[in-house]
Amino acid sequence: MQIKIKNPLLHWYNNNKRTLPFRETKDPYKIWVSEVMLQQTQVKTVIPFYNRWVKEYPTLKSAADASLDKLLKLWEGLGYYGRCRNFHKALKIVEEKYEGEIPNNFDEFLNLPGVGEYTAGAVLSIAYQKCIPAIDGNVTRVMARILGIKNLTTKNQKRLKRNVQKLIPTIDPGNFNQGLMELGALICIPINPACEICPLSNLCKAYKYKEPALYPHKKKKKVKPHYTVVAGIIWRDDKFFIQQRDENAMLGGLWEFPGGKVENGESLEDALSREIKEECNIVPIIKKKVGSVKHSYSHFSISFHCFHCIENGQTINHSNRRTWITLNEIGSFTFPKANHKIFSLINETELHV
Ligand code: DGT
Repeated sequence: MQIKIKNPLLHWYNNNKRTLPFRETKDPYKIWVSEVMLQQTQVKTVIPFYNRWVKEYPTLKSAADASLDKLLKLWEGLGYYGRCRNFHKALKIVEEKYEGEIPNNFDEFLNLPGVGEYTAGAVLSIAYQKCIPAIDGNVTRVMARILGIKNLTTKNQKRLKRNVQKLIPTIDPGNFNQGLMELGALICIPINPACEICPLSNLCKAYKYKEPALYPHKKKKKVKPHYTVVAGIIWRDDKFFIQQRDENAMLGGLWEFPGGKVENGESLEDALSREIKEECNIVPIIKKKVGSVKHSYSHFSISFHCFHCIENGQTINHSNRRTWITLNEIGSFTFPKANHKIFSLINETELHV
C-alpha cells in the first residue's frame, strides 16, 4: 500500500500543488508562521497576513523581540488571537531556551505554547524532513475515504493515524503530508469530490463503495448561542475611551469599548449603564445609537449595539490599559472585527454628541 500511495501522491502533488508563498521557503520559522496562521483559517485569507508578517519580522528573533501589541496589530482581522499570543510565548522560549533554533524533536516542539500534534508534525516534516504525520481536517477526510471509515470514533481516528504513520515515507515526508492535505483541499473535497481525476481513486474504499461523499460522516454542528452585547463610545471632546482586554480572555490583548452582554429582560440602555458602572465606575449619559452589527465567533455569535456616550460629571480613572484616542488613531491599536464594523458606521458629521 505504501508505494502504491506514495508514488502517485507525490507525483500528483509535484505537478498540481498551488504556488503559495510559504511553499517557497525552507526557513523553519516561516513555515511555522504559516502553520500557526493556517489553523482554523483558509489559505487565501492567510496569504496576505503571512506576507506582511514575514516582511515585518523576517527572523524568529525579530518576532520574539517584538511587543505583543505590535504582533497583534499584524494579526488584526485574522481572528483566534490566542494563536498569536501563544506563538509569541513560544518564540520567546525558542529564543531563550534553544538559542533561536526551533527544536526538531517532536516532544520538545509539542511542549511549546500553542503547538499541537498537527502543527508539530507539519513543521517538523516540512522543515526538517521528519517522518511525522500531520493530520488536519483534509488529511482526515482523504484517509477516511481511502480506508473506508465512516464514523470517526476515537478508535477509528487512532486507526487512521496508525495508517498515516505506516504510509509516510522517510524520503520526502513533508511533501507526502502536504500532498495529502492538498489532495483534500483540491480533489477529495467534502461534497462532490473529483474522484475521476484523483490519483488515489483506484486505492480508495469510499470510491469503490460508490458514495465517497458519505465518508466520513459529518458531525452535526452544535447550534451556537447568540448574545446581545452593548458597548459605549464615551467621548471627551474629539477623543473616545478604549480599554485593553485581559490577555488571558478571548480577544485577549485587543482594545475595546466598555460594555458587555445584555441580561435577560434588561433594556440595551440599562445594560450599558450597568456595564459601564461595573467597568469604569461611572454612570454615563447615553446620547444616541451609533448602530448595530452582527459578528460570529467560533463558539457564539453576537449582535453588537453601540451608543455614543459622555461622562456625567464623574471622570473615568486612568490606568495603563485605558486610554483616550481620536478616530485618526484607530490604526495604532488592535480592535476586534466587530469594532471595525462599528467604526465604519461613525459619521463624523454626527460626532457632536
Ligand atoms: P464575560 O463577562 O466573562 O462573558 O467576559 P467577556 O469580556 O468576554 O464578555 P462581555 O460580557 O464583555 O461580552 C462581550 C463580547 O463581545 C465579548 O465576547 C467580546 C465581544 N466584543 C467585541 N467588541 C467588543 C467591545 O468593544 N466591547 C465589549 N465589551 N465586547 C466586545
